[in-house]
Amino acid sequence: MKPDILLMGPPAHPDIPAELERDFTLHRYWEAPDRAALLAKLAPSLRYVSTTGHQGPDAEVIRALPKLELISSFGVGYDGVDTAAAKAEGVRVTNTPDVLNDCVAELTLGLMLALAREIPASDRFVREAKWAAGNYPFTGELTGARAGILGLGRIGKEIARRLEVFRMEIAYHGRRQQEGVPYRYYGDLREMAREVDWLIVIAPATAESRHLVDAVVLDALGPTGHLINVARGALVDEAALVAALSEGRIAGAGLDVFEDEPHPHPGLLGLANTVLTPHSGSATWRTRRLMAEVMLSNLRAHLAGEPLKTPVV
Ligand code: 8YV
Repeated sequence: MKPDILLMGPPAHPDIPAELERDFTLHRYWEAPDRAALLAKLAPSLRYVSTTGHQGPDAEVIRALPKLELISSFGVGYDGVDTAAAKAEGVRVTNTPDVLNDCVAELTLGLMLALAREIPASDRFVREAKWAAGNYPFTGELTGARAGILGLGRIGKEIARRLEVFRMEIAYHGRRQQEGVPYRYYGDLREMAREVDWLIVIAPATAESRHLVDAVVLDALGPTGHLINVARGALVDEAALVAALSEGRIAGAGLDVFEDEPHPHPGLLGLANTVLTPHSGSATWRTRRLMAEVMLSNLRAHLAGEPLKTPVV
Protein backbone atom coordinates (compact mmCIF):
# COMPACT_ATOMS: atom_id res chain seq x y z
CA MET A 1 0.00 0.00 0.00
CA LYS A 2 1.29 3.46 -0.88
CA PRO A 3 1.91 5.83 2.04
CA ASP A 4 -0.39 8.82 2.45
CA ILE A 5 0.69 12.35 1.59
CA LEU A 6 -1.10 15.59 2.35
CA LEU A 7 -0.88 18.32 -0.30
CA MET A 8 -1.52 21.59 1.53
CA GLY A 9 -2.62 23.88 -1.30
CA PRO A 10 -2.92 24.24 -5.08
CA PRO A 11 0.16 22.64 -6.68
CA ALA A 12 2.91 25.04 -7.79
CA HIS A 13 3.45 22.97 -10.96
CA PRO A 14 0.74 21.04 -12.84
CA ASP A 15 2.84 17.81 -12.88
CA ILE A 16 2.99 17.60 -9.08
CA PRO A 17 -0.26 15.74 -8.28
CA ALA A 18 0.40 12.97 -10.84
CA GLU A 19 4.04 12.65 -9.78
CA LEU A 20 3.03 12.39 -6.12
CA GLU A 21 0.45 9.73 -6.98
CA ARG A 22 3.22 7.49 -8.36
CA ASP A 23 4.52 6.92 -4.82
CA PHE A 24 1.75 8.12 -2.51
CA THR A 25 -1.97 8.20 -1.87
CA LEU A 26 -2.72 11.88 -2.30
CA HIS A 27 -4.99 13.90 0.01
CA ARG A 28 -5.85 17.50 -0.88
CA TYR A 29 -5.99 19.56 2.33
CA TRP A 30 -7.26 22.83 0.86
CA GLU A 31 -10.12 21.13 -0.94
CA ALA A 32 -11.32 19.12 2.06
CA PRO A 33 -14.83 20.16 3.13
CA ASP A 34 -13.87 19.41 6.75
CA ARG A 35 -10.13 19.91 7.23
CA ALA A 36 -10.14 18.92 10.91
CA ALA A 37 -11.86 15.65 10.02
CA LEU A 38 -9.28 14.95 7.31
CA LEU A 39 -6.43 15.58 9.77
CA ALA A 40 -8.08 13.31 12.35
CA LYS A 41 -8.50 10.57 9.74
CA LEU A 42 -4.86 10.82 8.61
CA ALA A 43 -3.32 11.34 12.07
CA PRO A 44 -2.65 7.63 12.83
CA SER A 45 -0.58 7.12 9.65
CA LEU A 46 0.39 10.34 7.83
CA ARG A 47 4.17 10.73 7.44
CA TYR A 48 4.43 13.15 4.52
CA VAL A 49 3.31 16.66 3.66
CA SER A 50 3.92 18.44 0.34
CA THR A 51 3.53 22.22 0.38
CA THR A 52 4.92 25.53 -0.88
CA GLY A 53 6.57 28.24 1.18
CA HIS A 54 3.22 30.00 1.58
CA GLN A 55 0.75 27.21 2.36
CA GLY A 56 1.75 26.03 5.83
CA PRO A 57 1.52 23.74 7.70
CA ASP A 58 1.30 25.81 10.85
CA ALA A 59 2.02 24.51 14.35
CA GLU A 60 -1.57 23.35 14.85
CA VAL A 61 -1.54 21.12 11.76
CA ILE A 62 1.94 19.80 12.58
CA ARG A 63 0.85 18.87 16.11
CA ALA A 64 -2.31 17.24 14.78
CA LEU A 65 -0.15 14.79 12.78
CA PRO A 66 1.94 12.87 15.33
CA LYS A 67 3.39 10.43 12.76
CA LEU A 68 4.58 13.22 10.44
CA GLU A 69 8.22 12.77 9.34
CA LEU A 70 8.81 15.13 6.43
CA ILE A 71 7.42 18.41 5.10
CA SER A 72 8.70 18.80 1.53
CA SER A 73 8.22 22.41 0.54
CA PHE A 74 8.30 23.86 -2.97
CA GLY A 75 10.23 27.15 -3.08
CA VAL A 76 13.42 28.46 -1.55
CA GLY A 77 11.56 30.53 1.06
CA TYR A 78 9.77 28.48 3.69
CA ASP A 79 8.41 31.24 5.91
CA GLY A 80 4.90 29.78 5.63
CA VAL A 81 6.01 26.52 7.27
CA ASP A 82 6.29 26.64 11.06
CA THR A 83 9.84 25.29 11.20
CA ALA A 84 10.09 25.83 14.98
CA ALA A 85 7.07 23.56 15.54
CA ALA A 86 8.46 21.04 13.03
CA LYS A 87 11.80 20.97 14.84
CA ALA A 88 10.12 20.60 18.23
CA GLU A 89 8.12 17.64 16.91
CA GLY A 90 11.13 16.02 15.22
CA VAL A 91 9.72 16.65 11.72
CA ARG A 92 12.20 17.33 8.89
CA VAL A 93 11.62 20.20 6.42
CA THR A 94 13.12 20.58 2.93
CA ASN A 95 13.02 23.45 0.40
CA THR A 96 14.10 23.89 -3.25
CA PRO A 97 17.13 26.21 -3.29
CA ASP A 98 19.49 27.12 -6.15
CA VAL A 99 17.48 25.91 -9.16
CA LEU A 100 15.53 29.20 -9.18
CA ASN A 101 18.44 31.62 -8.69
CA ASP A 102 18.86 32.57 -12.35
CA CYS A 103 15.13 32.88 -12.92
CA VAL A 104 14.52 35.26 -10.01
CA ALA A 105 17.62 37.29 -10.92
CA GLU A 106 16.29 37.56 -14.47
CA LEU A 107 12.94 38.97 -13.33
CA THR A 108 14.75 41.40 -11.01
CA LEU A 109 16.61 42.86 -13.98
CA GLY A 110 13.34 42.89 -15.91
CA LEU A 111 11.66 44.98 -13.24
CA MET A 112 14.64 47.33 -13.10
CA LEU A 113 14.75 47.79 -16.87
CA ALA A 114 10.98 48.23 -17.05
CA LEU A 115 11.14 50.96 -14.43
CA ALA A 116 14.31 52.72 -15.56
CA ARG A 117 13.36 52.78 -19.24
CA GLU A 118 9.62 53.15 -18.54
CA ILE A 119 8.83 50.19 -20.80
CA PRO A 120 5.19 49.67 -19.69
CA ALA A 121 4.34 53.36 -20.18
CA SER A 122 6.26 53.51 -23.47
CA ASP A 123 4.34 50.50 -24.71
CA ARG A 124 1.03 52.23 -23.89
CA PHE A 125 2.32 55.39 -25.59
CA VAL A 126 2.88 53.51 -28.86
CA ARG A 127 -0.38 51.54 -28.70
CA GLU A 128 -2.43 54.63 -27.88
CA ALA A 129 -1.01 56.31 -31.02
CA LYS A 130 0.54 59.19 -29.09
CA TRP A 131 3.87 58.89 -30.86
CA ALA A 132 2.85 60.78 -34.00
CA ALA A 133 2.23 63.85 -31.83
CA GLY A 134 5.79 63.80 -30.47
CA ASN A 135 8.47 61.62 -28.95
CA TYR A 136 8.18 59.93 -25.59
CA PRO A 137 10.10 61.89 -22.92
CA PHE A 138 13.65 60.82 -22.05
CA THR A 139 14.01 58.30 -19.22
CA GLY A 140 16.67 57.22 -16.76
CA GLU A 141 18.96 54.23 -17.36
CA LEU A 142 20.70 51.55 -15.36
CA THR A 143 24.22 51.92 -16.74
CA GLY A 144 26.57 53.28 -14.10
CA ALA A 145 23.88 53.64 -11.43
CA ARG A 146 24.44 52.50 -7.84
CA ALA A 147 22.63 49.46 -6.49
CA GLY A 148 22.32 48.21 -2.91
CA ILE A 149 21.29 44.59 -2.39
CA LEU A 150 19.51 43.76 0.85
CA GLY A 151 20.40 40.08 1.29
CA LEU A 152 23.43 38.94 -0.70
CA GLY A 153 22.56 35.24 -0.68
CA ARG A 154 22.51 32.84 -3.57
CA ILE A 155 19.91 34.81 -5.55
CA GLY A 156 21.39 38.16 -4.48
CA LYS A 157 24.75 37.12 -5.95
CA GLU A 158 23.15 36.18 -9.29
CA ILE A 159 21.47 39.59 -9.34
CA ALA A 160 24.82 41.25 -8.62
CA ARG A 161 26.52 39.37 -11.51
CA ARG A 162 23.90 40.73 -13.87
CA LEU A 163 24.23 44.27 -12.48
CA GLU A 164 27.97 44.10 -13.14
CA VAL A 165 27.19 43.67 -16.84
CA PHE A 166 25.31 46.96 -16.61
CA ARG A 167 28.47 48.46 -15.04
CA MET A 168 26.53 49.35 -11.92
CA GLU A 169 28.25 50.12 -8.62
CA ILE A 170 27.18 47.37 -6.23
CA ALA A 171 26.84 47.40 -2.45
CA TYR A 172 25.08 45.08 -0.04
CA HIS A 173 23.61 44.91 3.42
CA GLY A 174 23.12 41.80 5.51
CA ARG A 175 23.70 40.65 9.03
CA ARG A 176 27.41 40.28 8.39
CA GLN A 177 30.12 41.13 5.90
CA GLN A 178 31.01 38.24 3.59
CA GLU A 179 34.57 37.24 2.81
CA GLY A 180 35.73 37.26 -0.77
CA VAL A 181 32.86 39.45 -1.97
CA PRO A 182 34.06 42.39 -4.07
CA TYR A 183 31.09 44.64 -3.24
CA ARG A 184 30.98 47.35 -0.58
CA TYR A 185 29.35 46.21 2.66
CA TYR A 186 27.07 48.42 4.73
CA GLY A 187 26.29 47.31 8.27
CA ASP A 188 23.51 49.92 8.33
CA LEU A 189 20.63 49.61 5.86
CA ARG A 190 19.67 53.31 6.11
CA GLU A 191 23.20 54.35 5.28
CA MET A 192 23.23 52.08 2.24
CA ALA A 193 19.81 53.36 1.13
CA ARG A 194 21.17 56.93 1.25
CA GLU A 195 24.08 56.00 -1.02
CA VAL A 196 22.28 54.04 -3.77
CA ASP A 197 19.88 54.66 -6.67
CA TRP A 198 18.34 51.18 -6.49
CA LEU A 199 17.55 49.25 -3.34
CA ILE A 200 16.96 45.57 -4.15
CA VAL A 201 15.29 43.38 -1.53
CA ILE A 202 16.15 39.66 -1.74
CA ALA A 203 16.38 38.45 1.89
CA PRO A 204 14.28 35.81 3.66
CA ALA A 205 11.17 36.77 5.63
CA THR A 206 11.84 36.24 9.32
CA ALA A 207 10.63 37.91 12.51
CA GLU A 208 13.77 40.11 12.36
CA SER A 209 13.40 41.13 8.71
CA ARG A 210 9.74 42.20 8.95
CA HIS A 211 9.33 45.82 7.72
CA LEU A 212 13.10 46.31 7.48
CA VAL A 213 12.29 48.68 4.63
CA ASP A 214 10.22 51.27 6.48
CA ALA A 215 9.45 54.97 6.00
CA VAL A 216 12.91 55.93 7.30
CA VAL A 217 14.74 53.65 4.84
CA LEU A 218 12.51 54.89 2.00
CA ASP A 219 13.28 58.50 2.87
CA ALA A 220 16.97 57.62 2.91
CA LEU A 221 16.57 56.15 -0.60
CA GLY A 222 15.12 59.51 -1.55
CA PRO A 223 13.28 61.13 -4.48
CA THR A 224 15.62 59.71 -7.15
CA GLY A 225 15.74 56.22 -5.61
CA HIS A 226 13.95 53.06 -6.73
CA LEU A 227 12.90 50.06 -4.67
CA ILE A 228 12.79 46.50 -6.03
CA ASN A 229 11.27 43.68 -3.97
CA VAL A 230 11.57 40.11 -5.24
CA ALA A 231 11.74 38.47 -1.79
CA ARG A 232 8.67 38.66 0.43
CA GLY A 233 6.15 41.45 0.91
CA ALA A 234 6.70 41.29 4.66
CA LEU A 235 10.12 42.92 4.37
CA VAL A 236 8.60 46.20 3.16
CA ASP A 237 6.08 48.38 5.01
CA GLU A 238 3.67 48.55 2.05
CA ALA A 239 1.56 51.41 3.45
CA ALA A 240 4.72 53.47 3.99
CA LEU A 241 5.80 52.58 0.44
CA VAL A 242 2.50 53.76 -1.05
CA ALA A 243 2.85 57.05 0.85
CA ALA A 244 6.48 57.52 -0.28
CA LEU A 245 5.60 56.76 -3.93
CA SER A 246 2.51 58.97 -3.94
CA GLU A 247 4.35 61.91 -2.39
CA GLY A 248 7.39 61.57 -4.67
CA ARG A 249 9.64 60.79 -1.71
CA ILE A 250 11.02 57.90 -3.78
CA ALA A 251 11.06 57.71 -7.58
CA GLY A 252 9.53 54.30 -8.20
CA ALA A 253 9.12 50.67 -7.22
CA GLY A 254 9.22 47.31 -8.98
CA LEU A 255 7.40 44.73 -6.91
CA ASP A 256 6.95 41.00 -7.43
CA VAL A 257 5.78 40.36 -3.87
CA PHE A 258 3.22 41.96 -1.57
CA GLU A 259 2.29 41.93 2.08
CA ASP A 260 -1.11 40.32 1.52
CA GLU A 261 -0.93 38.23 -1.65
CA PRO A 262 -2.84 38.13 -3.93
CA HIS A 263 -4.09 41.54 -2.79
CA PRO A 264 -1.53 44.30 -3.36
CA HIS A 265 -2.21 47.51 -1.44
CA PRO A 266 -4.86 49.28 -3.59
CA GLY A 267 -2.78 52.45 -3.41
CA LEU A 268 -0.12 50.79 -5.57
CA LEU A 269 -2.45 50.07 -8.47
CA GLY A 270 -3.05 53.58 -9.68
CA LEU A 271 0.57 54.73 -9.48
CA ALA A 272 2.46 55.28 -12.74
CA ASN A 273 5.84 54.91 -11.03
CA THR A 274 5.38 51.24 -10.19
CA VAL A 275 5.82 48.00 -12.12
CA LEU A 276 3.95 45.13 -10.49
CA THR A 277 4.22 41.39 -11.19
CA PRO A 278 2.21 38.57 -9.53
CA HIS A 279 4.93 36.76 -7.49
CA SER A 280 6.30 35.30 -10.70
CA GLY A 281 10.04 35.36 -9.92
CA SER A 282 10.34 31.59 -10.36
CA ALA A 283 7.24 31.07 -12.50
CA THR A 284 8.71 29.79 -15.76
CA TRP A 285 8.13 26.32 -17.21
CA ARG A 286 11.79 25.39 -16.89
CA THR A 287 12.39 26.62 -13.37
CA ARG A 288 9.10 25.45 -11.87
CA ARG A 289 9.79 21.98 -13.30
CA LEU A 290 13.28 21.99 -11.73
CA MET A 291 11.79 23.10 -8.40
CA ALA A 292 9.17 20.33 -8.59
CA GLU A 293 11.93 17.80 -9.19
CA VAL A 294 13.83 18.96 -6.08
CA MET A 295 10.63 18.88 -4.00
CA LEU A 296 9.88 15.32 -5.23
CA SER A 297 13.51 14.19 -4.85
CA ASN A 298 13.40 14.92 -1.13
CA LEU A 299 10.27 12.81 -0.70
CA ARG A 300 11.71 9.96 -2.75
CA ALA A 301 15.03 10.11 -0.87
CA HIS A 302 13.18 9.79 2.43
CA LEU A 303 11.07 6.92 1.09
CA ALA A 304 14.26 5.13 0.02
CA GLY A 305 15.88 5.71 3.41
CA GLU A 306 18.49 8.01 1.84
CA PRO A 307 19.67 11.38 3.17
CA LEU A 308 17.44 14.37 2.30
CA LYS A 309 18.72 16.41 -0.65
CA THR A 310 18.04 19.94 0.62
CA PRO A 311 17.04 19.94 4.30
CA VAL A 312 16.43 23.14 6.23
CA VAL A 313 15.35 21.42 9.47
C1 8YV B 1 7.30 30.14 -4.61
C2 8YV B 1 9.03 31.60 -3.88
O1 8YV B 1 7.84 28.92 -4.33
O2 8YV B 1 10.83 30.09 -3.92
C3 8YV B 1 10.19 30.92 -3.28
O3 8YV B 1 10.52 31.26 -2.13
O4 8YV B 1 8.57 32.57 -3.41
C4 8YV B 1 8.38 31.07 -5.08
O5 8YV B 1 9.28 30.52 -5.96
C5 8YV B 1 6.23 30.00 -5.59
O6 8YV B 1 5.50 31.17 -5.52
C6 8YV B 1 5.34 28.81 -5.32
O7 8YV B 1 4.42 29.07 -4.37
